[in-house]
Amino acid sequence: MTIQETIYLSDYTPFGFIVEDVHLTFKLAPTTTRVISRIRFAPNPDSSSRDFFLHGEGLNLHWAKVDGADVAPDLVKGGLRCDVPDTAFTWECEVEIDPQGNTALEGLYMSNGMYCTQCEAEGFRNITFYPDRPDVMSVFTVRIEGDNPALLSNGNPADSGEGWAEWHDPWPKPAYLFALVAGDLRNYPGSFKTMSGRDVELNLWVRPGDEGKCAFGMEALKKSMIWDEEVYGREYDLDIFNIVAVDDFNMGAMENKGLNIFNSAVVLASPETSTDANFERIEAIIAHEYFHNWTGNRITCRDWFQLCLKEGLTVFRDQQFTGDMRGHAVKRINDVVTLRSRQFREDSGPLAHPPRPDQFVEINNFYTVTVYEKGAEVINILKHLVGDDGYKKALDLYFDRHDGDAATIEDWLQVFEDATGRDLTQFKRWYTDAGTPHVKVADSFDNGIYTLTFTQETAPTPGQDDKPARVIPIAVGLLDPNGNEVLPTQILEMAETTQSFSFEGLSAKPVPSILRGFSAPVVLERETSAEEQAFLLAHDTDPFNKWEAGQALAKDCLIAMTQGGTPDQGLLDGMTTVARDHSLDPAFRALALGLPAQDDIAATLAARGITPDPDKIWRAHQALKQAIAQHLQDVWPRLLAEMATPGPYSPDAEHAGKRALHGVALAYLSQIDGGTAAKAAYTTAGNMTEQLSALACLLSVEKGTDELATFREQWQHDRLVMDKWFGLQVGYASPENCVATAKRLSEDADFNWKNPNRFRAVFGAMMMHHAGFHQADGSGYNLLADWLIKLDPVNGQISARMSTGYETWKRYDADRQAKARAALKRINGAPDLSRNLGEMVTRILK
Ligand code: 0A1
Ligand code: ZN
Repeated sequence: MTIQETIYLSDYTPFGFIVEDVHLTFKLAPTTTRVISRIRFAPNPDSSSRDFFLHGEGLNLHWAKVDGADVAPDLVKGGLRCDVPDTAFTWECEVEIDPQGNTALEGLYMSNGMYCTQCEAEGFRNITFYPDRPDVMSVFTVRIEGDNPALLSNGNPADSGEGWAEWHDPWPKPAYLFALVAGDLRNYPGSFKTMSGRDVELNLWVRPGDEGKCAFGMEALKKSMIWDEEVYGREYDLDIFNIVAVDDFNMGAMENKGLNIFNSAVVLASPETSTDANFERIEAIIAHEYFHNWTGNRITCRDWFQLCLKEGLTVFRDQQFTGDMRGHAVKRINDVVTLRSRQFREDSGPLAHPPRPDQFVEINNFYTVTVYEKGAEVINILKHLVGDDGYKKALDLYFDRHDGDAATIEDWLQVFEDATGRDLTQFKRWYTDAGTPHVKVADSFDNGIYTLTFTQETAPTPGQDDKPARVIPIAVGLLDPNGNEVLPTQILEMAETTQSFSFEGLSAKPVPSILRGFSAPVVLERETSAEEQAFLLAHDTDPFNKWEAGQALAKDCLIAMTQGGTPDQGLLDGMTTVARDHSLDPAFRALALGLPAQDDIAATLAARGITPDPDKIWRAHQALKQAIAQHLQDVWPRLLAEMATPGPYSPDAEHAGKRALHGVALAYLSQIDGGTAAKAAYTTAGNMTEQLSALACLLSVEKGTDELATFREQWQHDRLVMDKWFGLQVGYASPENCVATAKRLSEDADFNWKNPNRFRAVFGAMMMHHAGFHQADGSGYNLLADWLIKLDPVNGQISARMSTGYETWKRYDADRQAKARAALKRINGAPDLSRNLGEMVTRILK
């Protein structure tokens, strides 16, 4: 095992030089691309260091010059050092790299014959020698020489001719925002007039044959551009904005200046091949990357510890955008579902870290739900504390003060303090402390005075034993026993470990609705009766808490059922009422009829000191689904009829909501009709949402063999649809068949394991199949280990990400733990483990 070098936030020092400008020439060739750089450096007046160290990895250096004279730099681990003058000078060098051999998809690589880059976080050092750190910003001019029809880089086109093109980006940027794309690509064009009247050329670049999947993405881009002008006053700042779709990509997408690069799965869309969920996700990610132009690019991060400065804020902005486009209530519920199932899980296990970590081994391991989603939640807390006006003032000041900067969380907080006058010392703990606070609630009613008493506690997390109290905005409303709201939503600011709040002048003991809209990312613990939850499900005026009440009921019921209990009548009746309530948005009804995830049940049991049994949880889930299906058997056919969406497909929220409820009704009905209705629905499906939902229903009742075969025949040519075909079979397998199915599919001729989307389709689905992955015989743990060991030398980023499948291993019984530990140890013992996977396994094992 190699020793892992840890990087600390406290060690930050500025680079000794500033970079005045950068000229790069790329002579493209699949295995022998040459990169010639000419960079003007000058001593940095803010630094006393004159250590000229340039990062560089896997580069074949041909020559180097300083001020035109040949030099022989010292090639050292991770880069080079060279003696340089103590005044301004020009550095030049030529390196050779092998894009074809780059399977890690970091730096310059090839995907289906197309050249493509990914430089965040530290990929630029795989392209040429450079101070590859986000606080070194400069103006880039790029010349690309290659016989490819499309030759693209950042900024504005400067000049071009047969076999070459030049680009100039006038905005200083860090190297992680550099991008280059070259290939046989087709552009889907568009245009946009900015608020000050400038014309911007828009393009979506895709492989020939994918032009028909661009229209939605282009519209989403225009909507994002308008929204950022209207809501944040942010205007686009170049003459052109390019988006490229690429099939081999480690993440979702990347915000390179003026040249966003997207995983084709999150930009290409058509009704025949994409589900409603795909459309919504595409719109959100296009917005996210576009919004980065201001929150990330114009204002970037000083160092990678500050990653949530750009990511938390940009996620927060894309969540606001999607809420504005498609409805806030449903968006909030969906965001909280993700937060709880992924971030709470991370925050309560061995990988827990603060939104702003203070140490890391491999930064790529910190592109996490905590940095992104909790980073956004922390901004939501802040907005509750300073109010909408305070937030707006602070954001205006942030853009004003820090445009062109590489900033820190301290800068961000200072802006809020200056704009609102509020002291944010205690609030800052949300950035520096890991772990999810648990908030216990007690109440009393006496003489017309109702009192709520809250107590907060956060369990220790790795490296942080002490958890001082945080400031928590708790949104509360009160209902009278008839279900009328007697106190509209108020924000209670909890700042102490234990704190009480009283409400006077009430004629009867009210029913409290606490943490409305999920006003802070905490676990609320309150001993309530099933009756009270059913009452809130029926009467709460806050849509989030209405949904939450149903989920809490379902969760308690599932937990009771794992211990031999039976389905709760109040839950069944409550669900019936919601399903039939035409005043409720179908999308909301679809969510309210869903059950808490099995992993969530396991987490709740573990938090209560009970060892979860995945098989029992699975059986409880099945039994409750059956009971609901039966109890509402008259409702399903009616919903199927009411929620039909005849006519041309539209991905808008209204139609998507109807299809979602239609899908839920079909899923429950399949539990009692053995799949008859789903079989019919599969045959008549007019779009991918309907086709996939019908197929999933069939698989969940162990039918659908013929449909799987015809689906494959129909979609063999479409790699994105085939990802769904792979994923669905694993995700909907029974627990006993899940691992065997993943194994069988991994032997399929179309299982291209070096493609991250295909790998995730199979093994991501396996990891997320709670009872399947955690089979008592350890087969899930072992199969994942086999594949992570195989993948790691090819793509260490993906192997590391997928190792999070094991992060909950300590929740389970001794036998499962022993099997998981053995699998983890086997991974850890693999020769030449990547730094990525090595760090993850070490942390998970601790
Ligand atoms: N900044 C991008 C995400 C991203 C991060 C790292 C990558 O490679 C390691 C790629 C993309 C975003 O937030 O969208
Ligand atoms: Zn981002």
